[in-house]
Amino acid sequence: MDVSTPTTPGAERRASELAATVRRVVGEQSVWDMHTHLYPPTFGTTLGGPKVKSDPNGLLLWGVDELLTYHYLVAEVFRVVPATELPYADFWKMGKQAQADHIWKHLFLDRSPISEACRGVLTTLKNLGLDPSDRDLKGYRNWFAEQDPSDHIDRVMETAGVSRITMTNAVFDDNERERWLADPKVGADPRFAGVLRFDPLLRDWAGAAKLLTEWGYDANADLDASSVESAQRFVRDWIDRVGAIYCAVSLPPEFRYGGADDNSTGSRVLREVVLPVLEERGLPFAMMIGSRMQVNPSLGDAGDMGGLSDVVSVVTLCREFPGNRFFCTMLARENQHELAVAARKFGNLMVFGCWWFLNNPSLVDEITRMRIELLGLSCIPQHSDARVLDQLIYKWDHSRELIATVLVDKYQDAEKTGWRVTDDEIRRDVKLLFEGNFASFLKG
Ligand code: RAT
Ligand code: ZN
Repeated sequence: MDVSTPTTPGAERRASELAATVRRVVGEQSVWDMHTHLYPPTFGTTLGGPKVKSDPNGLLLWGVDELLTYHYLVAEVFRVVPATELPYADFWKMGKQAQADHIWKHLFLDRSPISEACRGVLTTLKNLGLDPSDRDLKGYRNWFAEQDPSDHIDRVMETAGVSRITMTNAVFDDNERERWLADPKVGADPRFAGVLRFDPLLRDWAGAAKLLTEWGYDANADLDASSVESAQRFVRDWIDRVGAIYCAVSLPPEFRYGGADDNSTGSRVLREVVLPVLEERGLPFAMMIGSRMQVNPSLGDAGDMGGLSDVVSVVTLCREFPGNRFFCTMLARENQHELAVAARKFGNLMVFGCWWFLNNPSLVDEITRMRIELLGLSCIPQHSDARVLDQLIYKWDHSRELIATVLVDKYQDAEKTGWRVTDDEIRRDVKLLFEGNFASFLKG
């Protein structure tokens, strides 16, 4: 018998009720967003408000000009107005509004805004109550100019259904580091959680050692015993300063961890500095693997791309460090299946998110489906990676729709056997995906 389609009116009714319930529950479930590049207004904001002065180097980005100049859209505009017509340097010299005007004209008016990043701007405006059919960039600007940044955070979180925002606190970024040193309470906003991010420790130990030494943590390129101790002290001090709930790095496609005999400097930093401190503090380590930095440096943040990474290195880490917990996401589509299979082997590995170039509907659908088929409910399907506050709205709106579609199919498949899921069970499952798995993995 073909069990692929409901055969009776009763079964059809149940299938459509189930779909409606899943969509409603997914729409209502709040999210703890585990990876963003967002900050509270205490870190300064490029767009001030009636009560808040703007800070050109501020870290909180919000408003329509930041939405339009998102680096995903900068890359797209240089495809249609190439650097031979508008040299990179000239684009970067333009003010933020002029850049936004340029992107609006070429990606929204001269051709239709149907890429995922363009569509995201439209969803965001619409869900904030601004009408995309107006095509009124000036009107949108005026609306944002009237908002207070802190109140706007509340509005965006409410609209996006986000209960907590996880920051990325890049300790090697001077602008950010100095703000923490100047004001120990700078990160104290309860809407935000801190994450210590230290890519240079693993990507460029020699360079990191020089900086650590300047900052009072004597270290040398050879990573001798006293450098290990200094680097451990540095990581501990900054975990405390940031109140980190986990630590994180982005790693290149070439990242390899070859096991206990691998004495490359990066592997030693991982084995001797990072993992022991994280185990001692009971904090997970997030590895975002596959970013090939600055293949076109003229594009700035838009100049990075991705590449195929090595899942076996992650497997080796999970096996050799059972006392550590690892979050992992990879940038190449081709790595996703092997990574999900790896997570079946290790309870200390939590796969998360459809990262960066994978955060497109066709790929989110494919990856989420595959993960749920292999891992059931034991994964974290998405994070936003928002760099502009308002992006929380579209990133979660689009992801919720896709995750709900996958769940509807999977529950319907289960129900074709006669199994029934209750509304409470659906709520329980959806909470795990959007909040619970992250919270439990943090606790260990
Ligand atoms: O997605 C992005 O915006 C990237 O530029 C990176 O921020 C990436 O997500 C990262 O955290 O390194
Ligand atoms: Zn990111």
